[in-house]
Amino acid sequence: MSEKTSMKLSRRGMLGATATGALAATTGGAGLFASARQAHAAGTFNPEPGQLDEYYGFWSSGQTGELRILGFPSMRELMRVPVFNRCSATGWGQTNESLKVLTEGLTEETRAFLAKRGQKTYDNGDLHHPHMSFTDGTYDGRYLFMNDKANTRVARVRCDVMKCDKIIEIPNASDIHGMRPQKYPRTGYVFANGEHEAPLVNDGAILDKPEEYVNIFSAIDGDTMKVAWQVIVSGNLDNTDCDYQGKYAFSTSYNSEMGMTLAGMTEAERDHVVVFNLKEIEAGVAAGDYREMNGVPVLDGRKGRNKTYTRYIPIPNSPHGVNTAPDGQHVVINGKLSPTVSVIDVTRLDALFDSDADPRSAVVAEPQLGLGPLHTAFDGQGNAFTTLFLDSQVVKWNIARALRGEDPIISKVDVHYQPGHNSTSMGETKEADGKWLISMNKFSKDRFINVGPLKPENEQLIEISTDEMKVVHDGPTFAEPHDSIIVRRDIVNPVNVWDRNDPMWEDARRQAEADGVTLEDGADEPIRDGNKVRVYMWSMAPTFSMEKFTVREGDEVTIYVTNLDDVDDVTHGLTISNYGVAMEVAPQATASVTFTADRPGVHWFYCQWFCHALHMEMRGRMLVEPRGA
Ligand code: K7E
Ligand code: CUA
Repeated sequence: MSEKTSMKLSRRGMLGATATGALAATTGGAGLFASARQAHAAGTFNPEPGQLDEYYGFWSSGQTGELRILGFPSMRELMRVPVFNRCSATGWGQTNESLKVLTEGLTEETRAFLAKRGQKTYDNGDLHHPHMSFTDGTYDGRYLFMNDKANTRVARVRCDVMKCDKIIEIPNASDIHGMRPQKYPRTGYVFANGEHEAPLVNDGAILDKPEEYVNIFSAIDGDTMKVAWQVIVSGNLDNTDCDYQGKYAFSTSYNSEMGMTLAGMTEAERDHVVVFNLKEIEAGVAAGDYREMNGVPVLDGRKGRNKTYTRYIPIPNSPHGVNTAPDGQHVVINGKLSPTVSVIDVTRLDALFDSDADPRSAVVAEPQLGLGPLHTAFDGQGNAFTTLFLDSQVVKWNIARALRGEDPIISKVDVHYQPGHNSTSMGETKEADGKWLISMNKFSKDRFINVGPLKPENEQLIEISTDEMKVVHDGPTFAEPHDSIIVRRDIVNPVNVWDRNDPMWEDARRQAEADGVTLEDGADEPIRDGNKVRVYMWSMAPTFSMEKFTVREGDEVTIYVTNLDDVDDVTHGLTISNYGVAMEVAPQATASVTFTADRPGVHWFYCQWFCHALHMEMRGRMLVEPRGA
């Protein structure tokens, strides 16, 4: 390490120690990076210019509706992938390619509802849980899956191009919250919890009769993005996870009372975790033991009605997070309103189904950790890290010690302020490496300069390879990352340019063929088909293939742009001024947009992605002839 670097590190160390008083007390202030190993670890969170991160971080964005990609541990935000939102930069929600993804998975009923409002799709979403596809218990770099709590959807992002390729609405369920991919043998299923209870046919025939409300657990086929089956359960569903054996999935429920008010929801001292027996459910589907609703087999797994598909394990009041440990055996249920976490042993679950054992017999430890346990992450060495929302701390504890009935707590660290999720590097896979923890805090509380009444949240990077946890970085975030995963860099291998044969613009390719042109060659003139006009252009820095084209007022115009540049990083775009039209066209991609030319006049179209010394000159004119001209 150079002199300059070590100077920088020790200064940073001082600052870090001052900012986190609790740490200063335990480590003696400037001694934060006591060992060379720690200094190295801490040093990598703020790499030198040009130095690459060791991990990808995939972040949710809550009510912003997008997926974010961070370099980790530097915490540099690298990319935003629009999913459930409308994106001004890329045209997501406006291009034909994105509209296809956003609309094809909606139910007929939703489409009709949106059409009445003049909308093709929702333009908001609430993205809580991003998770990668698994093969044999670890990430496989194929897909990322994520939920939309606001409009009951599940989406998939392709990791090769980092774009969303499928969004489906989950029929019969209400407001998908918890969501996890199957870990073994592969994904396989994506499990999704309907959080809010509602009448099963929610058409207004039943309103204020809570006894007729149900909740729905869904298993989606991650390859086809079709709902494979659903199970009706008692109580609402919060978070979900599954085992490393491919046999069970688990969902927490914070309102077993099925209350409709806050008081009603928190009345009972015990709620439950629902255990889903995947083999039995599949057998039930095969045997026809279901009602088909909106094309999906729906099985009855309600408490007391069915003994084959589900078991209900009582858990102290209002559990929230559910996290399976990398040991493949223990599942941690986070108590939220109870200061405890409950540890379930998956090897005891067979007995619950085979011999009807007491469901509580699967709970092998229930240690008290502090106030408001929400989520737990793991280091792969037998330790767990639980966020304590009310205490504003993360607690490091040892699972084996909890199983022996000893006090399992190793240490606690203050975080600022009130953490929700936390994640460790590779921590939800069998390859958990125990290097880093991120604490996703709901409040930043004086950690940054004031930006007005709406404050950023605060995410804190914590070094966890020793008993004492060390906060080494604060990072503000905009609304509202709930959850994140931290994935080793070698697992994720996106391409630099698109493949011209990509299915993303399949419709454009077909239309070009029908019009007797190719996307790559474009057409010299607009192709007219009644009042529909199609414009085929290509782009190559710093030109579009057309300097101008003419359409008539009232025409329905579709513009296809194919980016012929096949160099890294030469993205172009198309913006039509005063037409509300803009889209991204990455190297070798085709993108298209359809609009009505209802404003006559000269309208410049220009490239909005800085691409060349003559980028400003990369433009042309759309001439819109007035009607009757
Ligand atoms: Cu705890 Cu939606 Cu995962 Cu937020 S949920 S924190
Ligand atoms: Cu092309 Cu800017």
